[in-house]
Amino acid sequence: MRIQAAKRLMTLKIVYYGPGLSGKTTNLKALHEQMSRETRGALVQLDTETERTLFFDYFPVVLGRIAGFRVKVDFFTVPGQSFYTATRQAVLDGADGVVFVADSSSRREDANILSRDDMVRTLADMGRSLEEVPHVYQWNKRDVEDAIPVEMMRKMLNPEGAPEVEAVASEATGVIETQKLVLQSVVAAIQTELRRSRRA
Ligand SMILES: Nc1nc2c(ncn2[C@@H]2O[C@H](COP(=O)(O)OP(=O)(O)OP(=O)(O)O)[C@@H](O)[C@H]2O)c(=O)[nH]1
Ligand SMILES: [Mg+2]
Repeated sequence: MRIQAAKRLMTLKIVYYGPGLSGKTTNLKALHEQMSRETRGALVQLDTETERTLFFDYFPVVLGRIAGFRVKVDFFTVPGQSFYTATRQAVLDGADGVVFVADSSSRREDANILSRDDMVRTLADMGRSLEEVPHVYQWNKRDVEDAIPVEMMRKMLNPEGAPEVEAVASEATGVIETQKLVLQSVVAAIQTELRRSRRA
């Protein structure tokens, strides 16, 4: 979270994480399209080397102010392919909330698990545990023929019982819900933290 006291602005960072081709970029594009022009920034490709990293920012009207600060949200995607480890670490750094976009295809079962392990390890390297990072799971590609039952995906990927959404990002189904859910988790965590610091 970045606080700009003079501007009374709080910037939250939300990262879409997951294996290659699970639909992270599709989510961000669909989300961007559905947001009003007045409140959203441009959809930007972060750098030329990793074409698959996208970014945009957005002022969610519904959030209004937190502790007197206007709230801006920066959305990022990581490149899922295995050789972009360094980029994934850089993008995940300082995330206030994470959406893990899992691919429902049975052929991507191992890729989902490896990606989640990679996320947990990267967070650990930054001194953070998944438990303390607000996160949600998106079971994407529910439309594919070989989709794994949700209960199985939950068992494999979400033993901690974090919030979940089913999605078909390519049809923009579940995309807004996912975003709302992760923001809810992040805001709840901030409010808990604020209450704690007021008591201290
Ligand atoms: N059938 C189906 N295809 C999807 C869905 N969501 C995304 N796709 C397709 O999956 C492919 C990969 O989507 P991307 O959004 O580029 O995946 P990504 O997670 O950003 O991939 P990386 O950047 O490589 O990590 C594209 O062809 C999408 O159209 C979905 O819900 N169902
Ligand atoms: Mg991508």
